[in-house]
Amino acid sequence: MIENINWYPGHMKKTRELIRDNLKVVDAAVEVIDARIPVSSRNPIIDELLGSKPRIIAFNKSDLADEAANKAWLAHFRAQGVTAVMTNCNRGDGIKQLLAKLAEEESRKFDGAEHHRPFRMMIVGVPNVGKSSLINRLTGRKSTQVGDRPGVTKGKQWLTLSNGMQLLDTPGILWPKFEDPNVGMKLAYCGSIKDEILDRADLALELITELQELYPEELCARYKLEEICEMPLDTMEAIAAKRGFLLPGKRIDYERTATTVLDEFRSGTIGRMTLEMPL
Ligand SMILES: Nc1nc2c(ncn2[C@@H]2O[C@H](COP(=O)(O)OP(=O)(O)O)[C@@H](O)[C@H]2O)c(=O)[nH]1
Ligand SMILES: [Mg+2]
Repeated sequence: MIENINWYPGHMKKTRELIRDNLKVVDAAVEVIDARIPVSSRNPIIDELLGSKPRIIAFNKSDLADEAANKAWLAHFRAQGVTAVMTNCNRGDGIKQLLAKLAEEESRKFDGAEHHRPFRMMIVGVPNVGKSSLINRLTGRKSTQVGDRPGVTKGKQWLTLSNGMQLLDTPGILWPKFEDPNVGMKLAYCGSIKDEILDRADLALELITELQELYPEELCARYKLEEICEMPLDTMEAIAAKRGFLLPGKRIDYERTATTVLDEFRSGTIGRMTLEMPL
């Protein structure tokens, strides 16, 4: 269903065991989340798995998220004593800060003294948040294998960073929280769940419902709407009319409208948007 991974219960158990195994041999974990959906792109199991192990949260795709929201989220985590950094793995923004935070964890771990084994870490997160991109950024590699396959790695492979730290080459892939349909929708808006398994028109209509609540001005500006309609379906039809997405007989081409709105949301073309704020 997600990146062709079947998250059936047996698989979840296996994944959990694999991550737990890997965690035993690292000194810290970097949890990658999608800055547009910091709640829905986390899996609570990670807290249980990490226990007291140091963790740094990377708010990735921060370039696509609302800047004010990014600030609010950072403050929120800082207030809880959780280390978090904003990253953009497409451009490399925030990587230096992340490395600096890791260096702090390293000196805490070894009491700032000289040590004879490298500081080791791993990357964890749900599909599509940018784990592979982050590994590439940290190692300076051009590309790491696409298509993550939890459970098939034989032995542990370590990548050495220029600062001497070691990074496990396979990220720990967590399953999203399927139980809550709202979470599923948000993951789908952000592209973590493949469109093919969903009704794209329904999905876009739900997204429009959210956006006209949270970002009405950006929505109007992007699609040159005079105002937001009360009913999201009317907004969707107004977008179709503005763009000329019509079928013979002047029927609305919902599919094309949906694809456009979803694509433009995902690429940040409508604007930088965050769908979940700290409580
Ligand atoms: N805009 C933006 N896109 C990103 C960023 N990081 C990764 N991506 C894109 O998100 C998609 C998923 O990235 P990937 O590293 O494969 O995610 P993974 O499934 O967690 O390993 C790719 O198309 C990346 O180019 C980021 O910081 N900003
Ligand atoms: Mg990957």
